[in-house]
Amino acid sequence: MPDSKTPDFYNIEALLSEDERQVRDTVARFVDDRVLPIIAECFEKERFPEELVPEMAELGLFGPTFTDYGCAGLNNVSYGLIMQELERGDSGVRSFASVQSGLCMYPIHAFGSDEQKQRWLPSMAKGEAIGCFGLTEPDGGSDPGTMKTRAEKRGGDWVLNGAKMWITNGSIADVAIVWAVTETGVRGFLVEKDTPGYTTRDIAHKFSLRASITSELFFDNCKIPVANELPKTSGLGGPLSCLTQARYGIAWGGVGAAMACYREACEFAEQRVLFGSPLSHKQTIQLRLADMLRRITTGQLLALQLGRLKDSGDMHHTHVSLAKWNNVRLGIDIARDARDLLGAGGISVECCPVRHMLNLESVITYEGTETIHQLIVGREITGFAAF
Ligand code: TGC
Ligand code: FAD
Repeated sequence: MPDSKTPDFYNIEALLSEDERQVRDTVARFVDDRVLPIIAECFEKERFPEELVPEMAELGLFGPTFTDYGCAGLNNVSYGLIMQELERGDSGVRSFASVQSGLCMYPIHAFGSDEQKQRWLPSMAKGEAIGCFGLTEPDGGSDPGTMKTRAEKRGGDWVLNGAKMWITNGSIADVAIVWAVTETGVRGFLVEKDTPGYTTRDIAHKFSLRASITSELFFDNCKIPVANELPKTSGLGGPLSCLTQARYGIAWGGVGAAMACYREACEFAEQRVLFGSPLSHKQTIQLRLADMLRRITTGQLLALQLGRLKDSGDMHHTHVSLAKWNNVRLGIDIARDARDLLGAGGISVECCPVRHMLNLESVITYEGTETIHQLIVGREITGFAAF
């Protein structure tokens, strides 16, 4: 029985279609059988389990909502359930899929030429080509409008100079979607791995997302053919719309991480006998587990309704901000509390809460920090941008 259904206090199961349940259970089995047995070691050794990529592709986990280019054609609720299950395994594995689908395949699909789509989307769906997304720069990620990376037209090519920082999948990517300032505003470029002047360097010694590759990207007079410019986007709205896709998945993922921590806390509380009875019989332990369940249930319902809004075309990016903020916040709080509930053993990599807790320190920062999402919602309420 996959872990995917628990907890399900409000019978959310009944709100899913048969297809949605099937997708979730398939990914749940993959996570139970293939991710969980190796993830603690990957985390400890700072290794991304790249060997899982072909299997993830086989399951249709890359670009799953597209109906063309060999993609699975699933709805957005199914996509969310995939992200929930992957992050129940590890945020690093979910991150890989988020970047591949939401941050790389999405902009090529939405803003690319026919040639760019034909060249990249089928191979990305098969996991044969890997993408990364370069928006953040060393001088500050929250305000990408002030980016310094520049592209200038010289002769028939673009010439790219600058640097990107904290880029997931950077050094293993076959293609980087790089956002740069041009004379006519921000534009997106497909920078191929072997482009002269393009180099990457991995960021080591992370205490978070250790089973994920994070890199710096450097561009030193890189010649980018005009054919590698994304033709159908200009301005910051393009990259920000990609963030909406990835943030949507994270809103589901935060709940998945919380579900894993809650389960481990419940099991421990039943088994651990102290002062003559299991921990689960103590009032304050029950209060803590009840509070975890309350938060998970509200997060599950929020994610599901967000998905229904996305599927009906009624989702606004502010809805996503509220859900990313709420569900990553509940994930990190539950992970920290579950870590404490497990006592000293809770600091071991053998227990999932400490790994999720550390991972979620990245997740609460990337794709818009918690403060940025609060300010996005604040702007929606007041009409005043207080960034
Ligand atoms: P602003 O004036 O708000 O917007 C400019 C234009 O963009 C439109 N827009 C969006 N469109 C779609 N989705 C969104 N989320 C959008 N947000 C804004 C907006 O309507 C406007 O369009 P138009 O036609 O009127 O021009 O721009 P601003 O400069 O004031 O932006 C403010 C702010 C703070 C919200 C934005 O800069 C922001 O979101 N900052 C956070 C940056 C961020 O999240 N970076 C993430 C980098 S990628 C990453 O972290 C990957 S981790 C992946 C992983 O491993 O999982
Ligand atoms: P800053 O923007 O410098 O923010 C610092 C602090 O100031 C934060 O607490 C923030 O909330 C606060 N702050 C910012 N603005 C305001 C304000 N107006 N008012 C009040 N407080 C404010 N980026 C990519 O482009 N691609 C990737 O693939 C990618 N992967 C990542 C993977 C990892 C593991 C991590 C950790 C980050 C990744 N990022 C990626 C970068 C991420 O998007 C940025 O870290 C994030 O946007 C925040 O930027 P920053 O780290 O520069 O913090």
